[in-house]
Amino acid sequence: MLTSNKTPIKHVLTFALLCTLSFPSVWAQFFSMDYKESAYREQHSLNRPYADSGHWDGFGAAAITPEYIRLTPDLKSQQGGIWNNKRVDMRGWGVHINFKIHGQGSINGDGIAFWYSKERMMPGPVFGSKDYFSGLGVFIDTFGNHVSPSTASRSESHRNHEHPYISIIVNNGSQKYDHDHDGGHQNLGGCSVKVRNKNSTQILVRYDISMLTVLRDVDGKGLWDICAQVDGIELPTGYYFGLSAATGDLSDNHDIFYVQTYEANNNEMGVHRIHGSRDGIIPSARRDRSPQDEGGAWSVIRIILVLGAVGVIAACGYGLVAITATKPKGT
Ligand SMILES: *[C@@H]1O[C@H](CO)[C@@H](O)[C@H](O)[C@H]1NC(C)=O
Ligand SMILES: *[C@@H]1O[C@H](CO)[C@@H](O)[C@H](O)[C@H]1NC(C)=O
Ligand SMILES: [Ca+2]
Repeated sequence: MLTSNKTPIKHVLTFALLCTLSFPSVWAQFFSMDYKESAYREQHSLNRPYADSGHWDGFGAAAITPEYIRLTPDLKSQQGGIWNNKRVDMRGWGVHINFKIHGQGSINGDGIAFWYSKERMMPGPVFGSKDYFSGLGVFIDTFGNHVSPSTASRSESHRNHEHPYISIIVNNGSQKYDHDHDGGHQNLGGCSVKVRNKNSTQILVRYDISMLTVLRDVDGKGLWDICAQVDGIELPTGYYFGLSAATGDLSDNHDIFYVQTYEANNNEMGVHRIHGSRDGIIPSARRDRSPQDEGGAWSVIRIILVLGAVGVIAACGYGLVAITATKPKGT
């Protein structure tokens, strides 16, 4: 307890430390920055000046400007993308993508896809890339097809998401993307993200042998939270990272500012290494559980963190007041 004969400075420091720990940026670092700088992989990253990066190739409408790479302009029926041309030999990785989706009007489409897939540079109908893909797709889907009148009658069984919506899909090359239902039952998880017309937005896609986590920082201010986490996803090494986007009757500018890739720095790695190569694994997702949407356990944890933080701030404020009030008399 606080007494006037203890040195106030000690308490001030303690409270300052507790206060610091309660700030969201600390949690943001916990979620997003647990990669060492040494784990940065330049050959899978994309930074300005883009023209100097030989590790990426563009297709379709994709255009380089000094400030960003525009996958599609805000015009109808465009498709564009960029693909990393270096095979990914990491078993675990984190890809941090900073982007901006913006345009005229209030109904827009279709969105941006992040890919970790076998084939690269193949234009097609899934956010600008080929259907029947092999690998992982994380779709930032800005238009809700399943709520449009043409498909409304078929969508009763499908829970409505608020769009823009991030969805996670794994395909072994055999499945057609369920475009009319925005992935429908193929979605392994996801969350709503109000990404349009922000200065920038970021997501972090992390794969750590079986566990896929998508984090979001919708306002690009370093405040991250978990969008979705899905266990039981098997992906091989040897695939490629890519980004693509498409517009249809509705459009948007789909701009990428940078992509920063880190090798996951987990202790499990050594254990898995002795089981040999992950080359040649067929992409799969365990389907023995219902899709995990935004909310659930993580929301509970977040609420606890927020309540904890509020408590600490209150205690901190009270403590400082108490310390000030109990300063030794006569000073
Ligand atoms: C590919 O996925 C489908 C649907 O999940 C599954 O039925 C099929 O067995 C898988 N094929 C292989 C070769 O794993
Ligand atoms: C975008 O950034 C500018 C200046 O950096 C700021 O004034 C503006 O409020 C920001 N807009 C949004 C939507 O965050
Ligand atoms: Ca859609």
